[in-house]
Amino acid sequence: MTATAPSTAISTAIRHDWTLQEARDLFELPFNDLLFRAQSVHREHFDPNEVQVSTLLSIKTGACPEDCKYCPQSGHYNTGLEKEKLLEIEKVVAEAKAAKGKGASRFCMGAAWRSPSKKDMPYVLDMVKQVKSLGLETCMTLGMLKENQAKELADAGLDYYNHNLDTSEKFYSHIITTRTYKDRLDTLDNVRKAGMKVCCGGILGMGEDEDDRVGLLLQLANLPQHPESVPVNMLVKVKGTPMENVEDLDPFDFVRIIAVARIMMPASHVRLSAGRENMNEQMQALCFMAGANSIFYGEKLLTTANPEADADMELFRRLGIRPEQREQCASEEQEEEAITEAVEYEATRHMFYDATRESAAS
Ligand code: SAM
Ligand code: DTB
Ligand code: SF4
Repeated sequence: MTATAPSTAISTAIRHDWTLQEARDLFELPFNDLLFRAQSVHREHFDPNEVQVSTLLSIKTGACPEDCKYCPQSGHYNTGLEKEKLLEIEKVVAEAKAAKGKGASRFCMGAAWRSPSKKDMPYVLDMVKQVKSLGLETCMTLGMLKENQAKELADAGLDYYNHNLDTSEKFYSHIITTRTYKDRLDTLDNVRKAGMKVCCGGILGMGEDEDDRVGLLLQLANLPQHPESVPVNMLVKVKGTPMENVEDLDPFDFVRIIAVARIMMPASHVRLSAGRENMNEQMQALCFMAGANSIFYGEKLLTTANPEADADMELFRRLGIRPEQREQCASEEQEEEAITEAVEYEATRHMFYDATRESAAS
């Protein structure tokens, strides 16, 4: 029997005029055809064996005035979360140093705010400057931004701003009532105008239908410029939120969305984001095959668990994946090399004889 090639020619061009029908058609492709196309597009734009690693830190936790139904930090639900004020700068810098030492190239700081207040801005700007001076890329997610706030963050050197659309415009009002889809698009616009890179994605598994999933990707892919980073989160069901008992998502549908995101936004980093604690290694490998090339790295997301750093490095080793190095100036190269060595050592140390353990055991 002769093999059949996927029906449509594989285009790797960057487009901003996707139609709902085209997105649906991609999602409906047989799984192997879809993954083949996504992997082909991926290879045109990226090294297929590199994955970017970012570490998250919650710099202000809980008591958020917004009512996002998925979120453990919303003040509207009782999730038993311990609230925390804005973290001291020294603590943030220490966490950033530790993340860098473990091999992260980007440090993402998140705050449970509707938007940053005037009083908090100077602290946040200082955090950006100090974390950046460690040689890390910086990312923040602080809620809605006005034009002048975006400009202040950009001037402080913030590389990325994360602000998610979360779902389709149609499904949005089922999830959040305290701010609109338009508010979110306005913030993304302000971030772009200020010259920062955009990190924008959404959450799957909130009870949305297939059209909501492709609808979210359509919104992202038809923005005037694609987000440089597209986090695809699988809902982490947290007890006390209205979504604690939502039906599980079919894992293959999650992989399909990663693949469709890769095809529609060929040059963006697609992040296999929250929810990896509930994915086995095989599913994560399928997501990498489908074009995911970024992860959150470190045992905590903002408030919920993420796989252990060692386990991720071990998975990378088994799959032959290397952590992507950030763009850097020559003076930082040596330091970066030392980190790569440390990461490699961490991933392989079980293979070596540990004299201290032997003597402790005897
Ligand atoms: N308060 C800011 C905001 O909403 O823009 C920043 C922090 S907020 C926690 C950042 C993102 O985390 C949300 O937009 C949402 O996409 C994601 N998120 C929050 N809770 C989640 C959950 N339980 N599962 C998956 N993703 C979640
Ligand atoms: C994103 O899209 N996912 C991250 C990050 N951006 C800020 C947050 C995931 C949060 C998961 C729930 C928690 O740990 O609180
Ligand atoms: Fe607040 Fe952000 Fe959570 Fe919404 S997602 S409740 S805005 S912390």
